[in-house]
Amino acid sequence: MKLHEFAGASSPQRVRFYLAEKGLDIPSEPVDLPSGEHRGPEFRAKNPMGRVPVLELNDGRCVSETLAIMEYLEELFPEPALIGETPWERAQTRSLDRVVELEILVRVMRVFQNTNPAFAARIRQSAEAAEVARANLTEPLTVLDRMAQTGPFLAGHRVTIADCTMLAAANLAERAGVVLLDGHPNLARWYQGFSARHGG
Ligand SMILES: N[C@@H](CCC(=O)N[C@@H](CS)C(=O)NCC(=O)O)C(=O)O
Repeated sequence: MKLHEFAGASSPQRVRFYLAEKGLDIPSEPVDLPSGEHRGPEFRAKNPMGRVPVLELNDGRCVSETLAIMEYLEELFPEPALIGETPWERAQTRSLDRVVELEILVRVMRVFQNTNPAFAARIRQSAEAAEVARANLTEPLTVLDRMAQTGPFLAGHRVTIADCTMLAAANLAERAGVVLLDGHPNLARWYQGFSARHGG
């Protein structure tokens, strides 16, 4: 297997944090996003949406979408369980991960893409879209901070894919100038612990 990715991009980072937690070593196949390699026919044959990450299996079949990649690997390598040991734990993890991805990460991405000069030639940037996304982060962050009070992980005593998603969001937030942790003491404490686990 190999992972098509671009160093520093947040979605591949989610998978990298996941792989590190699992102790899995999957080689990297760099995709040059700035040059548009991911929009060419060769890469689109692997993922028609032209996005990274893509997990390519040894027989050439490809899995796209970060969550699908993690779920696929979780089925192949169940230990340690990063989604959960029981149906209840798995439901709780999936719920939490969806919140982190859709309420936090996607909004941070929106701010980044609408403000970073590197995207000026790739999308129609909108300062207003960035501002709306930034404003809409306040409520979910407040709720998530409350949910993170037990710790040390977002789901309490279990490390899960939600931690991987949130760390990718927190790293991108820093680059996007989005304040994610200030005023959210439980998330700040979580970040200290989990980023240190991943060499941050
Ligand atoms: N829903 C996809 C999103 C993947 C995604 O947005 N990847 C970004 C890098 S973080 C990408 O490939 N961007 C290239 C582009 O939009 O041109 C997933 O979760 O895998």
